[in-house]
Amino acid sequence: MSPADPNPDLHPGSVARGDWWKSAVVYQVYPRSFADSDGDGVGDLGGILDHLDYLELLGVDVVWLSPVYRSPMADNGYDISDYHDVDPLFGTLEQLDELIAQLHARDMKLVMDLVVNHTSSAHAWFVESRSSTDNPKRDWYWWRSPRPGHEPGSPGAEPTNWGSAFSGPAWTYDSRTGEYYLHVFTPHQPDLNWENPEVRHAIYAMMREWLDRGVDGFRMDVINVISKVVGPIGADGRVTLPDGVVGGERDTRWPGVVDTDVFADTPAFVLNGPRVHEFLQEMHREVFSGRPPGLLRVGETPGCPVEEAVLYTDPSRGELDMVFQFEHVDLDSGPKGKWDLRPMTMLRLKQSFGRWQDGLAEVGWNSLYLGNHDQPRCVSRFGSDAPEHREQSAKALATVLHLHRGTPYIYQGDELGMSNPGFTRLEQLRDVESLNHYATAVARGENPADVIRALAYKSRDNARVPMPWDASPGAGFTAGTPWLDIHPLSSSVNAAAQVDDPDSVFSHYRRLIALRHAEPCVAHGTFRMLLANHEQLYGFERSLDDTRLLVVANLSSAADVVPNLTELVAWSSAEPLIASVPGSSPAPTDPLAAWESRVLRLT
Ligand code: TEU
Repeated sequence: MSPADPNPDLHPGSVARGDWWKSAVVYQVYPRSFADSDGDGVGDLGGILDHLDYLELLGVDVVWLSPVYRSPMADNGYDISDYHDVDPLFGTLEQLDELIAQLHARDMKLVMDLVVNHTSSAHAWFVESRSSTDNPKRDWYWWRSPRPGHEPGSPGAEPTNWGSAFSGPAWTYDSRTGEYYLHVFTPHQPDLNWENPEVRHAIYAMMREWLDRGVDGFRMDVINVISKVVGPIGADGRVTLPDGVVGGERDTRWPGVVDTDVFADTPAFVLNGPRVHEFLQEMHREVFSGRPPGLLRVGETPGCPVEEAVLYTDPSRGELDMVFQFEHVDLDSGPKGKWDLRPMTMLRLKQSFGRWQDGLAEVGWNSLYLGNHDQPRCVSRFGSDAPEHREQSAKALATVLHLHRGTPYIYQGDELGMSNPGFTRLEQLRDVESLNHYATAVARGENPADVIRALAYKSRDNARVPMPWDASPGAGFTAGTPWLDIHPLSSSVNAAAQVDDPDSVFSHYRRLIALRHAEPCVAHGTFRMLLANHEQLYGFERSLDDTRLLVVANLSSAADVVPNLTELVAWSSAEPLIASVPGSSPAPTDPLAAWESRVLRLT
């Protein structure tokens, strides 16, 4: 490797080894909110093509593109009606080919979103499946008879008492054939029946087509939901699905909403199910093996404990490269779930991340994220969006995240330090999860103002507000009317204001990404937590051969926090690599200002 080599792990050698992604940084584009090139108020592929210089300047290696397939958009594209085409709202297949080519020309990769736990109810497979009980595709989805003794279609007649992740029952009655179909998400997202080998092989064929088209891997939506707990074959010749206990404890691993007063705890029946590893190994054989190594497979796995993540990501098992676990994004949820708000504490975040670092230290790999299109903005949640702290806390969070062992994911706008926009009215929201929750909670008698407050903190729309490119009224996002209001801070917090400013959040992200590329210890070093019980400071050490890195961050708004000397004294001669306070050259044991972070190297 030459000293000028920007990313040694992206060399042909490591691509051949297949684990180039250990030193890569992934950037998530949520196309609807990224950039609108045709003035209809919705982001599109043309908008992404217009901003590739920006991504190249940032230095990211991979773009993960949230779904652009044909879709009725009941869940903004996570309800796919045609896996083989681009929705006209986003552009054309030719533009997607152009995006693949342009990214490759810039040494970047494209990872597509793969949503195969469910399709849209408008997908041709489901249209066929629902047409009659003896249609050849009937068994491609989960159709079941109403509960005996109940009026079909009435509450309580559902085949099982499972709740959906987006409010209401997980079953919808279809009067045409007198049966219910299962949907863990909205009724517009019927679950595919992975028990049926025809379903699995149709999906694998579709995946092979995308790889043949040139994409570099997949982010697999709720991939640990594909295998359901099934009982013995019932009188109708189909496997039975069991009832759960109503009124029990919520399974805290499930980040979605399940009203356990009315429904059984669904996650127990759908998360990390009995055949999920078998299915993923089959997918590996059918789709990935026999191709050049290095295609990225990242699974989205809500409710995945670290022991299970080891199984998913152990390279010798041939399943996934890494998973998105949800433990840290559930730390501010109470016993009643996502909308039952609890304060997020730094200590619990540190304990959670620390456990995952230890759990995947020997086998497997972490994906590192603080936000995505389903989560509120990380600055507002784990940092501080008070005007005096927003930028510094954005930098501190990024420093801590990017220096962990694992592959960091940047959600669009986090590199600008975007905060939650401060929703105050239901009319400002569009997301199906938020709207359903409001309707159900208010109908249940909750105070509407309290429901709005919870939505303002946790609604998925917080992250879906358009990307601010400049200070113009449409934020450079659109020349038309944006589908979701422009962020109130867009006139000051925007890309144009930050790309050339060496002290900006954007420039800080650039330095972190460049460090990962240049310093093998960031990707490959071991991890050791320091200051484990400190309530303000997050500190850890990375170590590879003769290189040791020290990361210390004050993840609090308290000023002048002094690190514990005994743990850090060995670091007194360390060289500062990245400091979040402009122009500073801190020693490891200097007091840290509010949200100050530093990275030092000892060689
Ligand atoms: O998310 C899965 C998932 O667990 C989310 O539903 C999450 O629980 C919720 O946003 C938090 O309340 C994936 C996609 O990322 C999400 O956008 C989709 O809505 C969902 O699957 C269904 O496809």
